[in-house]
Formats: sequence, C-alpha cells, structure tokens
Amino acid sequence: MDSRRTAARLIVPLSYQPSVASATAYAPVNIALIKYWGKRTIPLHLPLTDSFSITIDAGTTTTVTQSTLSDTVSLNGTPLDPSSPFYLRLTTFLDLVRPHPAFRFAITTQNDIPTAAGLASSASGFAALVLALNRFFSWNLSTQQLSCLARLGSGSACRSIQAGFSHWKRGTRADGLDSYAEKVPAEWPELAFGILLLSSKQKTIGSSDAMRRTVDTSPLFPLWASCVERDLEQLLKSLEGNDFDLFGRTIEQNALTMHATMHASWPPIVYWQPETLSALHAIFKARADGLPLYATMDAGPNVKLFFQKNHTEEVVKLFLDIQLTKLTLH
Ligand code: 2P0
Repeated sequence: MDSRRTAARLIVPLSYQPSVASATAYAPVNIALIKYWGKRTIPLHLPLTDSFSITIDAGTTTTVTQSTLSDTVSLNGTPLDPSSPFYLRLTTFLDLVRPHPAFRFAITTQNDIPTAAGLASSASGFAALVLALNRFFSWNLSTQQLSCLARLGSGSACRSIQAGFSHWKRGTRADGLDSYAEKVPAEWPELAFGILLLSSKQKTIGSSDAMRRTVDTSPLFPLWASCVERDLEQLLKSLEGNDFDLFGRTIEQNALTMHATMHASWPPIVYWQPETLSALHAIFKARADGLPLYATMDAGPNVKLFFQKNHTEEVVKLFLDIQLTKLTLH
C-alpha cells in the first residue's frame, strides 16, 4: 500500500458503505496570503512551511453518487474524457477511499468561480469532494480530518474546508496527521478584494513540478522558509488590530519573495507576463500617491488586489477591468 493510501486509511474509517443515494457539498476558493511553496513529502503534499489564506465568495459544488461500470466525472455540465488530466487526478484520489476496489463513483462538479477569473479550482474542488464524500459515507470526520484528507488531493485544498481565515500548520509527523488547516477567527468587514485577469496564456509549468524544482535548485529556498515565519507573525499581528498597511506589506512582500525564490530556480520559473509587471508598477505608483493598495500573485500571471472598502472607487478607476469579489470571513 502506498503512503497516500496508508494516510487516507488512517483518516477515514476502515469499512464503510454509502449511507445516502447522493450527497452534495460546497467549498470556497481560498487565496493564499502567506504562500505554500515547497513540500517535505511529495505524495502526501506535506509542506515545508506553514501557510495562511482567506476564502472568497466563489467556489465549487460537488455531488457524489455510486456508479455502476466505471467512474464518471462531469465538470460544469460536460462529461470528462477518462484520459483527461482532471479525470485522472480525481479518480486517483478516489482510489484512496473506495470501500472496495470494484466500487465506482459518479462525480458531478460545478464551479461558480467567475469564468476565466484565473483562479485555480483544484483547492475548492478537492475540498468540496471530501465534504461530499463525508456525507455520502456518513464518516462524521472532524474538520481536522477533513482538512488532512483534502490535502491528499491537493495541498492548498486543506485550507478550503472552512470559510474564513485559515492557517495551515505544516506539522512534523511523517504520516501528515498533524498537517491541516485551522480556522482563525478574525473580524475585518472593511477588507476588500479584486482580481486582475491579465493574461490567459497557458502556464508553462504546473505548481507541483514548479515547487519541486524550486526546492531542488533555487539557492534562495532556505531564505524563503525563514521569511515565512516572520511573515506569519506579522500577518497575525495585522489581523488583531486591523492594521491594513502591515497586512498589505506582509502579503505583498511574501508573494514577491515566493516569486523571487522561484525566479532563481534552474531552469527559471517565471509565471509573470509583461502585464503582471505593468500592474505591479501601477500599484507601486498608486501607493506612492497615497492609495493603500497591495497585491498578491500565485502560480500564474494574474494579480489579486487587497484594499479597504472606502477606497473601492479609486481602485476601480485605476483598474477598470478589476473583478471585485466578496471575501467570506465566516
Ligand atoms: C498557495 N499555490 O499557497 C500556493 C501559492 C500556488 C502559489 O498551493 O501539488 O495546487 O496539489 O499540493 O496546492 C498551488 O499548489 O499544489 C498552491 P499541490 P497546489 O495557494
């Protein structure tokens, strides 16, 4: 039995049967404020550092039922070809939780993420799947266990089990049972968010491969890990007092440090496009002119903006195409 299967068996009960004909669940997209970049155990998606995120008002709804002959996956109303990468990724995950080897699932999944928003749906997708499976089999898993199980699908999925601010603690156990995300209660009704969709060019390298290459080849990687600790401390402090400048500076510097670390890999990993850099310079200039506006970027060319609601008009004037999206704190 491989390590992922062993870990899944530690999390879910050893024997179970469907308790309902079908089960549906929703999970939100999370935006990383302190990034997850680098694994200590690749198959279990165990990170080398903690990370921290907030969820937005968009996500994935997934329904699980039993199928007869083969697994079927429908994504946004379209049945997926069994050779497609998403089908294979999903069914490989389902292998971890089949009650017996011949058990087959029918998975229907719908993303309400604004089309082409450039947001990854794998985190909300695996979180919604795990929540639906928990209902389908009446596992009654705790949020910690659900977070661990979602992590086996995709690392960042462990931060989409609950809405709000989420702190994924890296953990130290080899089986990963102490590597899960916990909700961090914090009030910040004035916090606002928007996405700049800057380029629809296909990524040249996926996150998992890019993380591996960064860990293996970037001379800056050890520095990245130590910066994360400082940034987490600062971020938690900013949440306590709703200190927006400290919040913004921390998340932007964390994102830029992650990108600098991957830029120094070999071959280099550069997700930015010229439009990314133009947007960053526009943000730096706006800030120099007095607008409190900060950016974060993930494994792609798009830029995500954080500001406070009283500055929405100025932000929209600066970036006419911004897709404003509500944050969900609860
Ligand atoms: C994050 N990213 O914290 C970071 C920041 C992208 C940049 O988590 O291999 O899809 O499934 O564990 O979670 C993207 O990586 O990778 C990611 P796997 P995942 O959100």
